[in-house]
Parts: sequence; C-alpha cells; structure tokens
Amino acid sequence: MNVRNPNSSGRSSSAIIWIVLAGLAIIAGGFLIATLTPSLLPAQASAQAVEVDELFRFLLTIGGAIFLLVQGVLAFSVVRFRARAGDTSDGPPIHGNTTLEFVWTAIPAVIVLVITIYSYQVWTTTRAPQPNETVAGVVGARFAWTFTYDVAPEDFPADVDIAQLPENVQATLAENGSIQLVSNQFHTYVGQDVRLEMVTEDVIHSFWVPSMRIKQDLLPGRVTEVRFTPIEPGVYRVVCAELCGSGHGDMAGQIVNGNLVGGWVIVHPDEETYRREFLEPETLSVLFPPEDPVELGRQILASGRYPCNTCHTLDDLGWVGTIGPSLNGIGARTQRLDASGHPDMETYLHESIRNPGAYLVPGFGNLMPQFNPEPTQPNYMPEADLEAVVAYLLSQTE
Ligand code: HEC
Ligand SMILES: [Cu+2]
Repeated sequence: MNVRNPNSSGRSSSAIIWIVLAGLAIIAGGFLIATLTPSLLPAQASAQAVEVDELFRFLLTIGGAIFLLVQGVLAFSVVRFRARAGDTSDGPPIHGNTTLEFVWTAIPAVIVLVITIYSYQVWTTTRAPQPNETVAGVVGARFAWTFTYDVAPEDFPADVDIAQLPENVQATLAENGSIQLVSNQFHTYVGQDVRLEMVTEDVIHSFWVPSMRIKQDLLPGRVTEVRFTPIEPGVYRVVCAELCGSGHGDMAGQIVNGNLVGGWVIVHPDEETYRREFLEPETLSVLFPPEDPVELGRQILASGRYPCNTCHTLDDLGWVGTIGPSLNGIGARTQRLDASGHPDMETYLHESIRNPGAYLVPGFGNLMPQFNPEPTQPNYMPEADLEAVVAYLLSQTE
C-alpha cells in the first residue's frame, strides 16, 4: 500500500529500472576498483606475482562491489528515509523474513566458498615443486640476509677468470668440488625456477620480495622454503617483514653510496647473461680468499656478512652508521690501550669484537653484539674471519 502515491505501478517499474542501473554501476565500480588499485603495486617480476595479483583483483572486484553496494544503500536511505519536519513517529517494526535471511546467508556463503577454492589453488600452484628448480640457502640474522649457492666449476664460462668475483661475494670450494658463493645478493635469471631454503640465526624474520609477491617467515629451529620463477630482469629489494630489532630496516635492500646493501634478488635476462655478468672479470674481485689478511678482512667486511655497517662509520667501505664510534683511523687509536688495559691494538680490536661489553668506548652504551667463535653461538664469527677483520682495521690509520 502506498498512501502518498496512488500511481504505484508506474512507480515500481521505474524503481526496477533504477535498481538494475544501480546494480550495473556497482558491478562496474567493483571492476574499476580492481583495475585501478594494482597500479599502486610494484611491477610483477615473477610468475607467482601474476597469479597472486589475479587473485587479488578478484577479491577487489567482490570487495569493491560490496563496498559500493553498502555505501550506496546507506546514502540512499539517509536521503530517502530521513525524518520529515514534525514527524516524531517511530519507524515500522520489521522482523522475520525467511527469504531475506536465506538469501543474505547463501550469497556470502557462496562467495566465501569460491574465494576459498580459488585461493587454495593459487596457494598450491605458487608453492608446487618444479622439476629443474635451483636451490639456494638463505640465512636471516639480525640484521643481514645471506644467500649461499653452489656453482659447478664447469658452469663457469670458459673466458672467465674464476680467480675473480664481485667484492660482495665470498667463495669457498665445497666438498663436492663445486664453488660455494656467499653473498647478500641472490643472482638468477628469467625462467629459472628457484627454491630458497631459509633458516634464522636468531629471532623470527620474514623474507619478502614485494616485486615477486613472495613472503615467508623464517622460524627458529625450522627450515622454511619459498619458491619463485622470475619473469622480468631487474634488481629487486628483499625486505624483512618481521620487526626483528633496532636494525630491522637495514635488512631491506637499499642503495648506499651506489652500493647495494641489505638483501637483493638480481634477475639477469637469460642464463648466458647471468653467467657472464655475474662472473664478469671487470666487475669481479677475488674468488678464492686473498692471501693478504688486510685484503681478506676488507672483502669480508665489504660483503655485508656482518652487520657492522649498521652502527659504524667507515669511509673506506662507505659505512655511515652512527650508533657506535667511527672506525675511521681505528688502527691508530692507541689512547684505548691504557684505558682498556690491553697491551697492543691487535688485542684491543680482537677483544672489542669478541667481548665488546668488557670495555666501553667513553660516551657509548653497551650496544654492540658480541661476535662469537662457535657456529652454535649467536652472531657466529669464525676466528679466521676475525683475524682478517682485525688486520684490516689495524691498517685503517687515518
Ligand atoms: C648494534 C650496533 C653495533 C654493531 C652491529 C657493531 N658495533 Fe662495534 N661498536 C658499537 C658500539 C655502541 C661501540 C662502542 C661501545 C663499545 O666499546 O662496545 C662499538 C665499538 C667498536 C669498536 C671499538 C671502537 C673504538 O673506537 O675503540 C670496534 C673496533 C668495533 N666496534 C668494531 C665492530 C665490528 C668490526 C663490527 C662488525 C663485526 C661491529 N663493531 C658491529 C656498536 C656496534
Ligand atoms: Cu629481520
């Protein structure tokens, strides 16, 4: 019964037209939201990114349409059913409508079911083992990422002098005869399926490569893994997505003085370019550790394997940290000897890394992590590394 408007049949057919138009507008709006929002995301760099983004767009279409529906009905009701001047009556008491209740339970149930099936399918395909995947190790530690991967000697291009590698890469001969590379950068190429096996040395970290749309936690005592297949050549930031302490931000890939610090995934256009560029003599320094301990120490520190750069300034390596004292000229800082009671600078430097809390540089707190000699201890730094680092620091006298 419509008291205000006796001409109710004309009114209801025009209402149906309006409802249909509004419905179309809402659906179109949902598509528009789903199309525009992904332009805010970083470029898709992996096959997984394409699938994840498709799922995301699907969710956005549904979510966007529901958002517009709810807001539209709300706005319409506010205008259409507002109280007229002088009207102090209550609204009509409405309750119990089985059809309506059935519909508004069934529709969301169907939507949730479809989303569940679709997400599960994306989840399983993006994590499915691939026949020719290459496997690399990732260590997350406060506050650095380290990638470990093997290259068989026969895989080195013939014209490359394998005595040389980029400065940020450490290389050792593995037991099986292959060359094990350790770096804060992971190099691969378009189309190569990659599986990363990840462990943490301390707290929970989370390995996130936004452009690849992969994110996986590293959990103490467990090996977690993540897979991706690059589809776009490029240099992609790794970010730690789990707040892990004061240097958390340093785990994110950053460019400092033109150097890539923090974690990076570098995708070469194809396998040949990967081998040539990654192992190219001009861009390489030394593959097998240099004999000269000063050189070796410099290479170890430049590799980013230890997080010293987060706290210390050292011009020679482009470090700009300010939490600890500047290490410029540390080799000549003999005024520390009397104060700390050490006989010579070598012992002093050795102790300030193995046991930083024992003597504190005036004006600084006990903030430096202790670097320990045993692999089972946190912040493991082998004695050989430490000796080379000390030799290098001793050489920094101005
Ligand atoms: C979390 C911050 C932090 C990290 C990481 C860190 N340090 Fe320090 N470092 C400090 C602070 C703070 C001091 C001063 C307090 C003290 O003496 O322990 C210091 C002191 C030193 C000193 C003595 C400096 C002087 O003027 O006598 C040396 C040498 C040193 N650090 C080397 C290193 C090396 C090498 C690394 C990496 C293996 C490193 N530090 C990592 C914070 C840090
Ligand atoms: Cu972290």
